[in-house]
Amino acid sequence: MNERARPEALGASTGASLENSALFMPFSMNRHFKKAPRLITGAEGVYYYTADGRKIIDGTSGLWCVNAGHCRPKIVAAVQKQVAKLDFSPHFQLGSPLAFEFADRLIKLAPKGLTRVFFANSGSESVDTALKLALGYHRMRGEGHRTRLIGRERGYHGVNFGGTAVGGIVGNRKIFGALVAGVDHIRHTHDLERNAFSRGQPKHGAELADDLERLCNLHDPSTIAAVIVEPVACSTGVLVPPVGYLERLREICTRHGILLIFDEVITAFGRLGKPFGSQHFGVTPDLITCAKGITNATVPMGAVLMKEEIYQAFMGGPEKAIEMPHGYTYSAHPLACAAGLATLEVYEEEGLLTRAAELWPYWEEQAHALKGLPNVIDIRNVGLIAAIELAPSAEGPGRRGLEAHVRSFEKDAYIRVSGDIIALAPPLIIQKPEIDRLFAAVRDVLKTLP
Ligand code: PXG
Ligand code: PLP
Repeated sequence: MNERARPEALGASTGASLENSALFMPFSMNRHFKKAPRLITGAEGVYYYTADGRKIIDGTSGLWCVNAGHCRPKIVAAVQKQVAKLDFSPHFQLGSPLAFEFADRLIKLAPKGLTRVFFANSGSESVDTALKLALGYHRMRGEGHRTRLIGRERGYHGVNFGGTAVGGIVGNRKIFGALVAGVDHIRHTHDLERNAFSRGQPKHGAELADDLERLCNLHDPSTIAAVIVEPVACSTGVLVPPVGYLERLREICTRHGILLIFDEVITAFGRLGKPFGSQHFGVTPDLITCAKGITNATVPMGAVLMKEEIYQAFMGGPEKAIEMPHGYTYSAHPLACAAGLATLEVYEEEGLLTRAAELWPYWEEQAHALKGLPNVIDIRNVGLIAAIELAPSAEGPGRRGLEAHVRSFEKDAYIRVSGDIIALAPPLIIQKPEIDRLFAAVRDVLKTLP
């Protein structure tokens, strides 16, 4: 066991009230949380340890990011070694060999045709980087009239301005004004009437991709730079693409010269049983954004993978000129590159990038066995992801979901909820008895929810 995660070794930083703490927590109910905090002080494998000595199963890989499980010794050691050797080096007009090595390793896993990588530090930064690359690409090729960006309703693309604008979650948009000009959205694919209790990709809804044609007719396709979608929209409650949908989106983009961006911040690194979700679905976008599992979340990092022609479009000018006026202080940070390289080794050694495909049938059975429990109106699954959608309670949307989250934690299971939808996506190292344990906790909670 990870010695520092032992309950008796944990600090005493937990007894005091947090009600007056200076911390403004992200995406949290600050006042509700601070009254009854759920504090994590250690982690190892598929478990968290709490200040009061409990062991909590991690049902959502943290925030869908700890794909190889927590505190993996190889990754921890790589970061420790790196921080003592080269803590930081600027990456503007300078570089560390690690960054080049990591880029080349990463691209070996990528769908065929995606050959170049730009590093960022999070999914949000990767998304804004990809949108700027798309705009720049068209401009470099003399198609600067392509300025529109298209997202999808219920999409989540992080929280920077570009990502918020193309995102389609109203609660994340409404208080932030006009966001970015020239953005529009296609319809989402969630359709409980036709597709409830689907296993894998739902049958109905490929035609929803044609909504992109509607926007092409409205704006003229020559004004559209890029379309960004998640292959599986996870944050909004796990919306699995209907059979044929992604293929149709690809076809429409190709026909109109629009770049297709797959936001794989969650679906990359084995979540669907292949290194990238694109490979599982057999549809290749022009750009891929990824983050999270890229370093097993040990050090923040994000990346944009792109086709060769996109990279080359930037390389046409004079050699002594900056090709992409964009980048972050911490792009290709040495600690992130070291963590990333060690993470890829762990994935490879343990076969984790394909393990979800092996666990899939068992996982699917356990998830769908919850059918019939009170308030369950849908169960859906893909790879090592499952969602259980609950009917909203009379108190209002989200209340039942919140209660499920809090009660699960009391039953030693950490689960994410989005409104009234429970989303499960454990670390890819999870064993079958632990899958049973996770679903048993969820089952117990569902039986007693008000
Ligand atoms: N794109 C996608 C598809 C994501 O899922 C981001 C971009 C932003 O990544 P960063 O690293 O900037 O957070 C994400 C992040 C949840 C949850 O519970 C999901 C995310 C983040 C936090 C919580 O569903 N996704
Ligand atoms: N704001 C100021 C004043 C800065 O100097 C910088 C970077 O130099 C930034 C923002 C951007 O920070 P980062 O590169 O970490 O995204």
